[in-house]
Amino acid sequence: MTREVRHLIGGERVGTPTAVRENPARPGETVAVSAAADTDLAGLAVAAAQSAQPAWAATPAPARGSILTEAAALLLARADQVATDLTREEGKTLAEARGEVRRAVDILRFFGGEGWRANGQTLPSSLPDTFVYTKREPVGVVATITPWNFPIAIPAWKIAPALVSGNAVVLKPAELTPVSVWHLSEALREAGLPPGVLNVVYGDGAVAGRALVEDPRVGAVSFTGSVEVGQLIHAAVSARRARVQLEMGGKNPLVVLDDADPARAARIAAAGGYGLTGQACTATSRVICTPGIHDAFVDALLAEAARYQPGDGQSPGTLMGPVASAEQLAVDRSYLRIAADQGGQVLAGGAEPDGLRQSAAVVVDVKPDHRIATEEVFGPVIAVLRADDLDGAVAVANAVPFGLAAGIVTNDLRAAHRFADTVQAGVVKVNRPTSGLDLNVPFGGVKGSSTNTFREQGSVATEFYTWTKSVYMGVD
Ligand code: TXE
Repeated sequence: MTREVRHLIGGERVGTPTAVRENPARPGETVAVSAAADTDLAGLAVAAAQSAQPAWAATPAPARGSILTEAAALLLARADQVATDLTREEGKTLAEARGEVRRAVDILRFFGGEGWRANGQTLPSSLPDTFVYTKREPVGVVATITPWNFPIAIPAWKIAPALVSGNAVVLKPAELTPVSVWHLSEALREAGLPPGVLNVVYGDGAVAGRALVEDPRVGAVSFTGSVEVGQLIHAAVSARRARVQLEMGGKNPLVVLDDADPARAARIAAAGGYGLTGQACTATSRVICTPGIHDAFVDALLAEAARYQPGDGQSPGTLMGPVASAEQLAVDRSYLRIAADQGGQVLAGGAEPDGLRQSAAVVVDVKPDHRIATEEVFGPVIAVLRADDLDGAVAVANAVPFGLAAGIVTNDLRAAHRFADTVQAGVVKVNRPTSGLDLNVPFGGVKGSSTNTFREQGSVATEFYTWTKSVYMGVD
C-alpha cells in the first residue's frame, strides 16, 4: 500500500505528493509519495502557527494536556498499522518499530500529564508584604526538525513538551520517513488539536528546513540530525538571537573491564551496536577492552555478530533490519574500508550481501586516532580498542569530539562509580547497552553532541519551550 502524504497547514492537508519513498528492505516497493514544501509554503505554515498560538496559550494547560492524552489513545488503537508503516519506511524490525510507536504513545501520555504540573515557584521577597512567584510562558512559534532514525519517537518528544507548554509548532520531518509523522499528526488532529497549532511541512531540509530556521517569527528551533546541518542551524538561529537546541550524535564507548563476563559484555555491546542497525545516536560504536578480557570478548562479539544477520524487518525472526538508505550504506562501507586502510582488521561485516544490507561488523586492532574510532558511522559497526586499565580506557573514551552516551561492563562498584564520574557523556550506563532511554529521564550530550543548555525528555524538556517570568506582587 502506498501512502499519500501532504503537508498539514492551518488544519488542512495541502500540497501535491511527488517525492517517492521505497521500502529499504524491498527495492522497488513504494511506501509513500509525499509533498515537498518550498520556502513560501514553509512561511505559510509559520503564519498559521503564529495566528493559532495566542488562543492555544490561553487554553488551560490541563486542557492542552488532555488533547495529548487523547492522541495517545488514538495512536495506541492503531499502533500495529503505524508500526508496520514505520518498518516499511525506515527498515527497523517490527519489534523495534512497535517499541518505538509505544514510546511515542507514552511520551504523549507523559506530557499530557505535564499539563497538570506546569508549576512555577513561590519565592521569599526581601520587600515587606510582597509575594513573588514565577510562571513559565510559551516561546510562541517553535520549529522542530527531525531525522529518519526514530521517525515517530523523536518528533513526539519534541512536539509534546512544546504543545503542552502553549506553543504552536511547525514540524519538518526527515525526507526518508514521511509516514510516521503523518500518523502522529493525524492522531493529534483527531484528538481535537485546534487548526494551526501543529503544522507539518515535508520536503528538502535545505529548502523547507532552512526556511523555518531563518524565519524571524520562529522563536525556537529544536533539531536532531547530523553535525554539519546542526552547525548551520546553530549559526543561523543564534545570529537572530532565537533559541536553539541541537542533538547531533555520538561516538559512544563501552568499556569492558577484566572482571566482566565476556559473553554478557558481548550481548550488551551487540544490543547497543547492532540493534536498530546501529542507526541510533546512542549506538555503541567503540568497545574499549582491558588486556585480560580482550580476546575472549572479541570471540564472544563475533558470535553475537553472526546472530545479527540483516534481513527484512517485516519478517518474523529478523534481528536486524536493512540500512535506511543507499547513502547511509555507502557511508558504512566506506568506514570499513578506511578502517582496514588505517590498520584495523575487519573480522566480520566485510561480506556485502545484496540490497541495502550491511552485516554486523567487528573491527579489531583499532587505535584511538583511527577515523573509525573518532567519527560517527551510524551503522552496525563496532570498533574494538585496547586500554591498559580503567583510567586508560576513560582517556580513550574521552578522546573524541562527542559526548552523548557511554557504558561500562564490570562488577566492580568502585570502578563503575569512577567511570560515571570521569567519562564525558550526558548519559552513562553500567551493565546496560549505551542505547535505550527512559522517556522521563533528561537526555542530551556534552561537547560536540549537543547544545548543552537544555535537555530533552522528562519534565525538564519543557524548559527549552518556555521562558520564566518572575512576578512581584505587593499585597499591602
Ligand atoms: O541528517 P541531516 P541525514 C547523522 C548520521 C547520518 C548523517 C546524515 O551520521 O549518517 O547524520 O543523516 C533537515 N536546514 N545523524 O542526512 O541531513 C533534514 O531534512 C534545516 C545522526 O538524515 O542532518 C532532516 O529533517 N534543516 C542523528 C534533518 O535536518 C535541514 C540522526 C536531519 O537531516 C537542513 C540522523 C538545513 N540546511 C542522522 N539540511 C542523530 N543524532 O541521531 C537538512 N535538514
